[in-house]
Amino acid sequence: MKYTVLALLSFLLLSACMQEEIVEEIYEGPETEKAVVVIHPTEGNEASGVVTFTQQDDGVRVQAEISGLGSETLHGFHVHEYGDCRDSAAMSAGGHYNPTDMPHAGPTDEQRHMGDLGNLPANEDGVATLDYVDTHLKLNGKYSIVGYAVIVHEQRDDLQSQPVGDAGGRIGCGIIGVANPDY
Ligand SMILES: [Cu+2]
Repeated sequence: MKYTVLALLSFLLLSACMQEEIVEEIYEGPETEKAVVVIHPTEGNEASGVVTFTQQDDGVRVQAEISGLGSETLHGFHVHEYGDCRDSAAMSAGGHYNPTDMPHAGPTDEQRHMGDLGNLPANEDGVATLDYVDTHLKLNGKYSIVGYAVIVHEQRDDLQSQPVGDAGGRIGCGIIGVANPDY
């Protein structure tokens, strides 16, 4: 009898734990470890390439390789507030992603737009590679960047002019999605 009660108790406890896990799974969904963006050129431009965002212990690693840029120039590079590249000039992506209502700044500044990723440094062939760890970006939770857009600008972001760093037109646009871990 004693053992039956014990067995029953542990069964109840176990199923309560499992239920909690199931509820968490339903309401919070799986954690995003890696996100990917395929940048397509806007009308009349050539910027294209891939950006990945990978969760690490020390932040989110941003890796980009973008071609079709100007020769030996900097190009403003941001997450924008709508995951919407429909407009031929990518104006549908709206302004910078700034859910915490901060001023525009550079990626290493304490106070900045969540979407302030700085500049892409293009080499003489118009190809830029970028690889750094960003301590502001989130791939999960209410400030997650997944579902928004990455914009590549025509000009350099001066990292201080409000509200967008005077970076000019939009030459590339892509949507941040959950990455396939097999790629
Ligand atoms: Cu921008």
